[in-house]
Amino acid sequence: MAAMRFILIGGFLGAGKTTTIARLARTYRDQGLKVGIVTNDQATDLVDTHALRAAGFDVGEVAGSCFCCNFNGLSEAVARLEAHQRPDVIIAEPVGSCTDIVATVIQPLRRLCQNRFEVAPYGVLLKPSHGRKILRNEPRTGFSPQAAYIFRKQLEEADCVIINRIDELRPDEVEELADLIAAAQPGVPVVRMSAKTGAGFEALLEVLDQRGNFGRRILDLDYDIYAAGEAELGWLNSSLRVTAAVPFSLDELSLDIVTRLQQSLAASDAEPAHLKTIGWWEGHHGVANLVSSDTPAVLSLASHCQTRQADVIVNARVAGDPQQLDEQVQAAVRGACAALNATPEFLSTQSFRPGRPNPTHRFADAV
Ligand SMILES: Nc1nc2c(ncn2[C@@H]2O[C@H](COP(=O)(O)OP(=O)(O)OP(=O)(O)O)[C@@H](O)[C@H]2O)c(=O)[nH]1
Ligand SMILES: [Mg+2]
Repeated sequence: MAAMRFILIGGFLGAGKTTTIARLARTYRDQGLKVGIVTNDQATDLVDTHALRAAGFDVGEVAGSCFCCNFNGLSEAVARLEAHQRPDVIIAEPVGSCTDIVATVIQPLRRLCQNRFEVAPYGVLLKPSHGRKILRNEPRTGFSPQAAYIFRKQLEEADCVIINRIDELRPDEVEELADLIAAAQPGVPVVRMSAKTGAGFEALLEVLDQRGNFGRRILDLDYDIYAAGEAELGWLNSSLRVTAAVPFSLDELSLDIVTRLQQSLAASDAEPAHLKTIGWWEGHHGVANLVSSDTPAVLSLASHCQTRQADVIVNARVAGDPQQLDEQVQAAVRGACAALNATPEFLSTQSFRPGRPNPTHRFADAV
């Protein structure tokens, strides 16, 4: 049996991994290939899983721990996809605050599942909004030096760095980012792309299509700094049901939740890494996002749904206290619902600081 192609797309929180994966999956599907996707998060109730499934993809998830710390969960998720319909291509999205993916995920895939997978070059997305500040060594990046350390380490283990969101950047801004990457990572191929518009996407496809000995850039990583960087983040996943006597706009609700949360985070000086909501009802779904304090909240997918009832998931990753984040999310949801004469019922909420990473496997030398 032919080996399954295994593609990992890494990058910081909100860099555009899910958007890139959806575009890759559409492209491969259009080529007649069977695609399986694996999402990942430290908690349950993932916006990404719902969004990709709603787009018609076969999606497995590892929820509650990252691929590195639950390598067996990744293997099981792949096995479930295989049992359903053996994919030709598997695309996996590691958690955006994780690094050391090469030593803890790619090398184990290559050593422990020999011949089962053919691992593609490891592409890591660069998020311009935070990346520019971090790579320029600006004093105020919104994140601590420890979180910035994770950001840099993510780029360091890449076989290819992908500058995303070029649709929003001037050519000189793209070139400045490319120069900053070249200074930090001499010799690493750089792709310039927009996952949203598809500009430059052919170059990414070409990189990912290369066969060879990739995923070998093992990091020299200080796990104390890594753990401190992750622990700085407030993490929240919440699911709720919203009801109203009169139909309301689901898109207005999703966007207003994110906008209110942006305002309240700005007031408490807590930098958002990524806020995302998905709202859905009866086959309609819409997604709203915010990826930094100095970019606007956007409705990235419109549901065009007017409804008296909807299910909503909020995922928030913020440089700040999780307890306070929980209160801020509740206030944003209640405010957005009240503005539409709707009532939220919170079904489940998890909010925490990610624990110290403790990988299932770690290979310090590359095969
Ligand atoms: N303008 C623009 N927006 C983009 C692009 N790629 C992604 N986005 C938007 O950026 C936001 C975050 O994208 P995601 O794909 O969810 O990012 P992610 O890396 O998967 O985020 P996490 O899973 O939370 O780490 C969404 O609003 C996307 O629509 C792009 O190339 N251009
Ligand atoms: Mg994602």
